[in-house]
Amino acid sequence: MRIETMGRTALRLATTGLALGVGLTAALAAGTGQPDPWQMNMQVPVTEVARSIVSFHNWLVWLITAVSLFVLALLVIIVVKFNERANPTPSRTAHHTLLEVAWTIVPVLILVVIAIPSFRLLRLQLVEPKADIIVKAIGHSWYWEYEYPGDQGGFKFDSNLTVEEFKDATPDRPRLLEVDNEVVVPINKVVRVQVTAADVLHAFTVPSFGIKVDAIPGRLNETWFRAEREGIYYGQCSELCGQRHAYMPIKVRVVSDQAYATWLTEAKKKFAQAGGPTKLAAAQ
Ligand SMILES: [Cu+2]
Repeated sequence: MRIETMGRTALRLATTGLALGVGLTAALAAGTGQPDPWQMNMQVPVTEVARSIVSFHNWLVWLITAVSLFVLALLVIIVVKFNERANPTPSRTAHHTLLEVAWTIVPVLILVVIAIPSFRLLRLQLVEPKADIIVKAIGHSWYWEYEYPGDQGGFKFDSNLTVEEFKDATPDRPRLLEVDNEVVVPINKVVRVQVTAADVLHAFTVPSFGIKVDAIPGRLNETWFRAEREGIYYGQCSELCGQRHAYMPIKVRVVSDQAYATWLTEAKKKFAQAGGPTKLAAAQ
């Protein structure tokens, strides 16, 4: 009787805790395309892939919470009910067929309900829709270089960190995230990102887009995103690449089609002067 009451109280406490946790997390997650102070959940998703990652993550949190509480309950029952004082003559049972079949099949079923959404998500990430634009990101020690191919204007530029110290940071220019030249892409367009590296391993990551792909010297990796909200989304190199690994952020600005066209025209001029492919052609 006492155990039952204890169990019920514990369950009620756990439920309250969980509800509080989820509410708090949702409130804290309402940020932008960058980490917020005291943020506990993932960054705001703005692509279908990122949303699917977040909901898969949430599903797993509920599942592991249920599994952990179940195991905890079993442990508590055993400790209380089967200690030497409460249960002086222990049972000598060594086998129980039904129980053994159950503790094999139930975990298998749990794995299946994890595997199905997991494979669905993998498919969404790996089967790329037809790309509207292609951007190539090249990791260098320690900055990113971007190339827009011929049909987008055929230019390339380097993107270097600008705000390294706390004293230089403002809300618009976050520390260790702000760069001199940002990547600009149109909203609601499939952007294929081709990723490689010039020297050592890096990784191209933008949490709000749900993308993370290794940048490997001599190999071309790719990923894709279709951003559904205008704004600025930051990411960071996510493969330990050396001394200034923490100082090579990624900044992507998602804009309207019109603003993208304007930016392309300006960028073509600006980066041609800075030494893009146009300059190389002229030199020959
Ligand atoms: Cu790196």
